[in-house]
Amino acid sequence: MSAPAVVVEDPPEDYLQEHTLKSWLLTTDHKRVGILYMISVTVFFFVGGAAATLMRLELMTPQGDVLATPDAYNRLFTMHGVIMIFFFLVPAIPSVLGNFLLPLMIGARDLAFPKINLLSWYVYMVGGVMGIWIMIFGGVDTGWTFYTPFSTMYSNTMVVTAAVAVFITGFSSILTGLNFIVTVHTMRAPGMTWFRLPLFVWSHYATSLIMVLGTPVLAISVILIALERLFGVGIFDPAIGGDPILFQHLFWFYSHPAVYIMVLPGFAVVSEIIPCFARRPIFGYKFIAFASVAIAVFGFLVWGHHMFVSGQSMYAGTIFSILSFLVAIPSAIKVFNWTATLYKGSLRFDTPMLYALGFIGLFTIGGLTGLMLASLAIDVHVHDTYFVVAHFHYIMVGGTVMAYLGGIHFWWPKISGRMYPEIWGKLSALLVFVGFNLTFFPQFLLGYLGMPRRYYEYRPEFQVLNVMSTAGASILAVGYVLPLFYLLLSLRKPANAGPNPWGATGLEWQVESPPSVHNFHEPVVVTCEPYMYSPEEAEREYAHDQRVHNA
Ligand code: HEM
Ligand SMILES: [Cu+2]
Repeated sequence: MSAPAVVVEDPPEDYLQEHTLKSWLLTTDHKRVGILYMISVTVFFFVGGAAATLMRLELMTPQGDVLATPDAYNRLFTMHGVIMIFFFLVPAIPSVLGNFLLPLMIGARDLAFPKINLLSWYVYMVGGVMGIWIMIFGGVDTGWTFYTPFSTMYSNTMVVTAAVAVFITGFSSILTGLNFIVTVHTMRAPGMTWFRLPLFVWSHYATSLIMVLGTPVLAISVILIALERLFGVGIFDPAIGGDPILFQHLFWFYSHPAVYIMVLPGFAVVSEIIPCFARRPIFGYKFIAFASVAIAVFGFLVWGHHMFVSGQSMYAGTIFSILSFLVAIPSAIKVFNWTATLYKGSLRFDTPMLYALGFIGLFTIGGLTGLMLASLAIDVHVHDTYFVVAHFHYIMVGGTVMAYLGGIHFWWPKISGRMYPEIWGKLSALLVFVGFNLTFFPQFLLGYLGMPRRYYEYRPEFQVLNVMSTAGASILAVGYVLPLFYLLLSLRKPANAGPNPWGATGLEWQVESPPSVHNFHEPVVVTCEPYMYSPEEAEREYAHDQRVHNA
């Protein structure tokens, strides 16, 4: 078949057009760096997922029989946790979607420091490759929290290498945060005032504050672990004048805010999807914007709720408990505002919307059980049980991963220029939602009944719930693998998405898909508020949408 001999008048070059490996590895285009991250975090997600699969297989029966030793299980959950947190959750939304979208959304040509952006990907890859290296050559068995004295005095696994890997990866996070903050301050198009910023940008701004202020504390904590192990410097070991609880303070001073590094970007995505598929301006724009910043600030005050049973004073425990309740307020504000946006909206249930609605439901369950854990007395009962495991998976997987997938589907037409098959998208969203609940809801019950976390065997009466959980994980796995296939397959078609397949507001939808190398052809001037959706246009847009999907 010969190609039709029609030559379009010199189309502007899109950012995907150059194909050499060098053009990718040396790129300073924020969109390409976003793609580099997308490929990397996907690989890490599936590596971490493989570890989860093995763990769930082990936990299908009460006695340890799948893995050779309990040690192997310890290494498995540690690598699962380390990879999922540091190499997937923390970078996923900011580095993939944030990198791609932030400049487009504020009408800029790129981030403020394009080369530093590329550098942060390389730094991340160095840490990530070390992580894989550790997995192959022996592993770590401390859990992702690296608690002393086990990590410093007893563990004989590759703790130092892991500490260095996490330290290095931290720099990537700091560089990204710095880049975003400077970009939002200096690169906004004329007319793009602070209160015209999309909420996606506000959330990423708040995330970046935590990245810049919190990550150094984590970096210092893990380096101290390495120093203590190597040279016995006596920071954490009481025998030489140290304090093991100090490590928990340092660690959670980062790692509690870090849960907001993971979930604020999720809020960012949901705040874009909800108004678009409800065809309504977002309710309470300023509240949502300020709630992001409030979460970033208050998130630094509640680390002690991870330490209720560490021996801190009753007063400290009480204060951390109360503060933890306060930090729930801004999160609740967001949920209420999204719900209010949905109320009386003309809802369209396309794939991104299904993911966003799933996010709201699962995040709410995660948040409410978080309040239970923040209640000192309940936490003493369920501490280190599967209740906690269920809670954090609801937040991190039900929240962040759902939002990430929703965002990938929402902006895939922009990123790739292609529509994906909607029916497969819906199926994957459904499988993820059902599989997720079947996997993790039984764990609330297990934890309440007293099954401890991080054990590779358990008492026989816990088996039924564990089998449910493993069955759910199989469904969940299918839901996660599906998008990989249909999204990649969609790349074989010619670009068919058009600039704005969802009829969305926002500057990123005004450029072609995929965008040209320089994003905008003329200087951008912003003249209106974000989210100017009107219900009347809903019908029209919906008809248009159907045409795109049936094409
Ligand atoms: C895909 C389905 C998943 C399954 C079946 C699963 C399963 C598990 C299991 C069995 C544990 C061990 C719990 C314990 O004994 O404490 C665990 C721990 C953990 N999971 Fe997952 N997980 C999944 C996905 C994820 C994802 C996507 C993330 C983050 C993005 C994540 C983050 C963690 C963390 C941080 C831990 C704690 C590890 C530690 O204690 O050191 N998991 N998971
Ligand atoms: Cu916390």
